[in-house]
Amino acid sequence: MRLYDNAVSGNAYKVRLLLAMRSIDYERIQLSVVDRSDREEVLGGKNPALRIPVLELDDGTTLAESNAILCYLAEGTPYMPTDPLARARVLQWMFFEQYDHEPNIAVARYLLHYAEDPDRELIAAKQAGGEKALGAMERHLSEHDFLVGDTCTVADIALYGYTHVADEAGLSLDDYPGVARWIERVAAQPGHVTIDH
Ligand SMILES: N[C@@H](CCC(=O)N[C@@H](CS)C(=O)NCC(=O)O)C(=O)O
Repeated sequence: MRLYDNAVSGNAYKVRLLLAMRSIDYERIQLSVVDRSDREEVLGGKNPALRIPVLELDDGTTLAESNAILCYLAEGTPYMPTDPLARARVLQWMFFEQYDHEPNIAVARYLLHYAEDPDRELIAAKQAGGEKALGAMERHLSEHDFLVGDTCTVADIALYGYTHVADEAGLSLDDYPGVARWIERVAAQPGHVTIDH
């Protein structure tokens, strides 16, 4: 397999994390998230949205969207339940991640660290949205070890991607002790690798 990747992208890291947890070997092709001038050339025909991550299978077929890639890689493993309601709850958290969480925390992190002359009002708005998303996670994780059921699923991997670097978005987890404990739990999973591995 080949992963079109970026070393600091939390979306790409989610995929690298599950590949590591599943001990799957793959080749990494690094693309910049700042200079996007080669996107059409490299990702044209692979992802219509021209974004990373993109997973290319050994037969050349490609799959984009971090959470879709996680679902594909998790099928038939303990990271994706078989029970229909549990599977739907995994998707519930993954849709939450893409609507409420990533567009706030990932964007605040990007603006703070990688954007030239970032819009301070936009950063503050994204941070406020990030606090709301962390609050939703805290409501659940103050009473549960994992997001769905009693074990780590791709819901946890998807949310871990940017939650564990929330400090880089200017967000403290001090007010979210259930989230902070859950981060340690996910980091203790077999095969876990850090974002900069
Ligand atoms: N919803 C997509 C988001 C992917 C995404 O935003 N990728 C960023 C890097 S984290 C990217 O390629 N940005 C460059 C661009 O949008 O041109 C996913 O979950 O995979």
